[in-house]
Amino acid sequence: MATTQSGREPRFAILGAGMSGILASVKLQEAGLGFTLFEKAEKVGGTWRENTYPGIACDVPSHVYSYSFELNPEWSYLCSPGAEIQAYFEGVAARHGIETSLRLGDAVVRCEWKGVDWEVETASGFSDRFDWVIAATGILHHPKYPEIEGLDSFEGANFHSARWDHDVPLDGRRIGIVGTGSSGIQITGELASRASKFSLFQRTAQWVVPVEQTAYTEEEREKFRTDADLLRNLHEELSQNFNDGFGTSVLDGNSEMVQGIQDTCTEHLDTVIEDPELRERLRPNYRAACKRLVVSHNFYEAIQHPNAELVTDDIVRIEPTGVRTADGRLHELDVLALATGFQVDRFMRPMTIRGRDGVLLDDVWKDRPSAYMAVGVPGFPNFFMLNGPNSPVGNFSLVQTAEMQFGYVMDLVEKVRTGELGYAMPTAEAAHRFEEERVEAAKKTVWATGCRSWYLDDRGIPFAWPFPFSRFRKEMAAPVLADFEAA
Ligand code: N01
Repeated sequence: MATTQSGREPRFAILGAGMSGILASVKLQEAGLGFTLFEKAEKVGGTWRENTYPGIACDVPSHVYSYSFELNPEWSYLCSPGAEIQAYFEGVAARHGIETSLRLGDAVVRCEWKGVDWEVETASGFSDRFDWVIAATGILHHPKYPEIEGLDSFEGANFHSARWDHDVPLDGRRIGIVGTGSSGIQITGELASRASKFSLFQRTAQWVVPVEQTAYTEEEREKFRTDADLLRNLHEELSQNFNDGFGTSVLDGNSEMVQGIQDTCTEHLDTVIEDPELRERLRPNYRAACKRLVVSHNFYEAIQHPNAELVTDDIVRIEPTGVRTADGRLHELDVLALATGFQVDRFMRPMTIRGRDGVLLDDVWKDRPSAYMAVGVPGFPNFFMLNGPNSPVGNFSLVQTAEMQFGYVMDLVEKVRTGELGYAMPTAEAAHRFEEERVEAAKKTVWATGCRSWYLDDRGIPFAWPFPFSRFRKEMAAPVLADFEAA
C-alpha cells in the first residue's frame, strides 16, 4: 500500500462497534489495513447490545439482516430474537479477530482534521492520528424521552425501552408502556399476558403487518449448513425482494404495493380484533408505510388479553403512582416503560468533529444533518459515514446498505492511494445539488403523505434516501470524481 499525505500507510478510525463498525473492521482486517475500532460501551453489538427489552426481535428476516460474507445457517426464526442477533455480531467480531484493534469502554469525544490527517481523542484522554475516519454510530442510538409533566415524580420503576432495567420484576405487576412504535408493540406482545394489569398508551394508531413467527427446523438448518448456494440464494432473493420490491413501493405514496400492504393490514385488523370499538381505536387514519411499518405476529392477540388495556386518551401528566389521562383517570402502575423512540438527528454527536479550516460539524449541521450521497460532508476530508444522514432507512436492507457504502469508501481510499484524489471530500456544490434533488424526490414518497414520524426532519421532509435501489447500487459502485475536491 502506498503512503498517504501524512507519509505512512493509511490508518482508519472506526467510530462505533455496532453492525456497521464491525463490518468495516472485518473488511479492513481482511485488506491488511490498520485500524482502531472505538466503542464507548463495554462490548460490541450496537443497537442489539442496547435494546434488550422483553419481546425484542428483528422484524426484518434474519437471512436478510446478515452480512453477505457471514451468512448464518443457524438462524432460529424467520425474524430471530434480539439476543441471537447480538450473539451473531459478537461471533462475527470474534471469528475475524478484530478485538486486537478494538478499544472498548472509551467514548470518542473529538475528531479534528490536522491538515494531513485526523486526531482522534477519547474520554480517557487517549489520542492517536488516523488518515481516515469512518463514523458508524447508528441512527437509532440516543433515546428520546417524552416531555410529559411529572415524569420524574413517578415512584415505581421507570426507564426507556432502550435502557431496560432487568432487575425490575414484571410478572404479576401493573405495567404501562408509552408508545406504539416497533418497540412498544413488541413489548406488548411479550408482557400483556404476564402483567396483572397492562396499559398501552397509544398516541397514534399503527398499521400492523402480520408476519408468522416461523421457526426454521433442524432439517432446514442442516440444509443451510451443507448447501452454501442455498443459503446464498435465500439471502439474495430475500434482499432483492426487500430492496427492489418494498424499497420501490415507498417512493410513490400511491403505489399499488403500498395499497396492497394497507389492504393486508386492514384485513388483519378486521379479522383479529373482535371488539368493534377497540378495532376503530386501533385503525390508523393515514397511509400504510407513511410511518415505519410495524411487523408483528402477536400484537393484536396481546392487546385483547383480559389484563390489557389500550389507552387512547391523551396523557396529561405522570403522578407518583401512575399516569393521569385527559378523561381524568389515574392509571396506577408499578412499572412505566417509555417506548418513545430516538433522537434521530444526532448521529455521532455529541462528539466534537472539527474539519478543514476549523469548521465544526455541529455548525454545518445546525439546521439539520445532511450528507452527500449519504456518506460524506464538504469540509471534512477523508471522513465518511455508514448508515449516516440521508441513508436508506427502512427501505433497503441496512446491512447491505452499509456494505455498499463501505465499498464506496474503499474506492475513495484507492483513488487517494493512486493519487487521483489528494484526499476524499465532496465539493459543496455537489452536496448542495444532491440535497436539492433528494428533497424533491423525498416529497413524493409515502413518508410524506401526512403522518407524524421519525422519518421526517424539522421541515416535515423525509430525511432518508428517496431513490430506487438501482440508483443506490449505481452511485455506490463508483464515486463520481468530479464531485470531489481535486486538491
Ligand atoms: O420508536 P418510534 P420505536 N406521548 O419513534 C410515541 C426500529 N426498531 O423505538 O406515533 C405519547 O417508532 C410515538 O407516538 P406518535 C424501527 O426502525 C426496529 O418504537 O409519534 N406517546 C410512537 O408511538 C423503529 O421504527 C425493531 O404519535 C409518545 C412511539 O412513542 C425504530 O426502531 C424493533 C410521546 C415512538 O415510536 C423506532 O421504534 C424496534 C409522548 N410524549 C425498533 N412521544 C426491529 O424489529 C413519543 N410517543 C428491527
